[in-house]
Amino acid sequence: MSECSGKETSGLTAPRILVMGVGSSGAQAVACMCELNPGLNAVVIDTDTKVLEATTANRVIHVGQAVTNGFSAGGDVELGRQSIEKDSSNIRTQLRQADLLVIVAGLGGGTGSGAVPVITRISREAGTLVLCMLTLPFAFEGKPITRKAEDALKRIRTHADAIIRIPNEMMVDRSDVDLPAEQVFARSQQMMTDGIFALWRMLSQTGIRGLDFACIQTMLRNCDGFCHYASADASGENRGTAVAEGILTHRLLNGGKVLEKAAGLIVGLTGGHDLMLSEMDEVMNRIQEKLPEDSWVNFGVVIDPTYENRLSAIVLVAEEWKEPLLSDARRQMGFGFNRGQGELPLETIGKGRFSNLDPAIHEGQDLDVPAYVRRGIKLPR
Ligand SMILES: Nc1nc2c(ncn2[C@@H]2O[C@H](COP(=O)(O)OP(=O)(O)OP(=O)(O)O)[C@@H](O)[C@H]2O)c(=O)[nH]1
Ligand SMILES: [Mg+2]
Repeated sequence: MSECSGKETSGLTAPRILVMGVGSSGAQAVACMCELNPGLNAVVIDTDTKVLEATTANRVIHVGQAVTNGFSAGGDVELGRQSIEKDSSNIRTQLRQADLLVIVAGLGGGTGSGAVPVITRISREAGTLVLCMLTLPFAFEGKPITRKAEDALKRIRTHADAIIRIPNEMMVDRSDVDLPAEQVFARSQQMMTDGIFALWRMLSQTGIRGLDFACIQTMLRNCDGFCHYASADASGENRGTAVAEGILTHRLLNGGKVLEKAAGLIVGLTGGHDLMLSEMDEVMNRIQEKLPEDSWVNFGVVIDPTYENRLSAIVLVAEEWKEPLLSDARRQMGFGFNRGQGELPLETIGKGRFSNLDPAIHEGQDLDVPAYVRRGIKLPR
């Protein structure tokens, strides 16, 4: 197993994380996170006046008023795209304050599915690392909505450094017929909140073995587009065992199966001053036992005095690990953080005055959509 050297974060400037909730469900999820942690650097973005008037988030960007008249995009992805393009300068301004952008959205509607691909493109142009946490629709929402989400996902993949997919279907135990709908939504909300807080804690608090931003960068840039995450929390005497079990059986890791083919992994542990070496050992060993031998592994430990008698873990897992790209090599050689001069800004633009023409469909594929988008190919930075 290889390991990137962990650095003490003490004395270093914490990386600036911006959490952005896009579309109505993304905006709602991020507003809840802000209520739980008012210190979170967050902004919510939507087309829908009603949603933004009701939000408890402090920073709000109302996009596309000229396009949707203050209503939602009504499931129309093109309206969502146009809405954000019109306010793209506002997005660029937000990104000036961020080293890592975390986008939270539900795919399947118009605003989130239309706007997130544009925001990831802008973020890449600005040289900001971008991680997306995206829910995918329930099967009962129907095929057209599922297709809309899949299409958006392909577009997002071309520019995002990493995407964590949270399929709403995975939040449900089909054997549990009496599960209230509200509880299912609350479950995915809770998972996203736990993940973002754990990441934030790992990057912003001093650790006895901190995870530095460079390690997160290595992970996100090498995961070849998609990654998985899971978190577990336990208190009491057997918290090490309970946390290890929680990770190894987590539904977002397909009951632990994702670990068996993990190419890269980051583990972040948080405990109180009573955190024991044996607890760290147990969690790390039980996870490492599941991994292939040559996985890239790194871990961090944060001591938080409010975690007395408690232990929490987050894992970020990459299934694939891509070879270093030319642009990565160039960056490592000190040629700057932003995109290379020779790279073309490949933009997904609208059809303009041709938008009313019938699409050129061949074998079910819209040939007006660039091949790299149709195939969901991640563009090198
Ligand atoms: N997990 C979870 N998913 C949700 C929730 N609300 C909506 N979704 C999912 O998110 C998808 C997009 O919904 P919205 O976020 O409401 O859509 P939007 O991006 O605002 O798009 P428009 O309303 O058409 O402008 C839906 O298809 C659902 O699958 C929620 O509260 N929790
Ligand atoms: Mg909406």
